Amino acid sequence: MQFPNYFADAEASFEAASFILFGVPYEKTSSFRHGADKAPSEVRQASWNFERFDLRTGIDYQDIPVHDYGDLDVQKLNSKELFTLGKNFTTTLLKKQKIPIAIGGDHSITPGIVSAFPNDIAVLSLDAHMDFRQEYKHDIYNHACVIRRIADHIPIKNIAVLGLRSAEKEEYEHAQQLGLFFRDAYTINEKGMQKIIQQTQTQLKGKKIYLTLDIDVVDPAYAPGTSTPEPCGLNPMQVIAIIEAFSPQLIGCDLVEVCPPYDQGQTAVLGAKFIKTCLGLIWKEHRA
Ligand SMILES: [Mn+2]
Repeated sequence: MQFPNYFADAEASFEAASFILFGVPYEKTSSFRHGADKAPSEVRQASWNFERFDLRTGIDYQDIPVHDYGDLDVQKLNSKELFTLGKNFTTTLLKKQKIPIAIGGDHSITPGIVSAFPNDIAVLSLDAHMDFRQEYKHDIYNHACVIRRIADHIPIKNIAVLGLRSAEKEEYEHAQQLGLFFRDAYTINEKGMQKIIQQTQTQLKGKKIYLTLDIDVVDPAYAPGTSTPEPCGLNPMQVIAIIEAFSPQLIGCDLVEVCPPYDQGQTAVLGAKFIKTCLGLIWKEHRA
């Protein structure tokens, strides 16, 4: 069955909306499996699965002013052009006091969006991968370089990466040398999510935060439909706990790396759930 081709309950006009949701169906830099460009439409379809009332927050999603802008025209762009388009589009939204909510696409969509924000913000990245390479396959905008490109724009101390469990030796050592704050999934498992959330809150204290949520941070048992699956990940409730803990500081977010050809629907529905959770919790703060 086909549901409307916009995100569920995103029925506000552009002018009236506080949140602008947009798809970035871009997939040129994926290194393993392909199909992340199909994610925006699949996540939108999956979003119609949910009830309008969220019992956790007491919010009725119909009351949140969200506009679904549709997809950006990115298919023919190279990765540098994508960066520029993401930056320019987000700049336009920020000038109009809109909160951007992006659905990728592969992770290469994020640095352009982040570059539109002032350079005193923080970025919280939930990702199985460190993504701290200076370049990958001769491309500095590759999805394996996301955190490195973000660190070109904001101070490295304003970046936190949670849930990783994959890096190459060189990028790992370099990240440590440069003082990147990260907590891997093994450490989260040992110390407990709440402890790690507290440490991350200390690191990002007082900062406005952009959240980039790579679905592969979640264990492939829950989210198999992703381009570079990595076992031993977080569970969905841990991700919800992170979003909840940082929601008072959030100023935008994206969901990336959902890969529908490798999904039986559960990854798209989980991605839609995370977006709804972000919308609900950010709105709760705004409204308060
Ligand atoms: Mn990743």
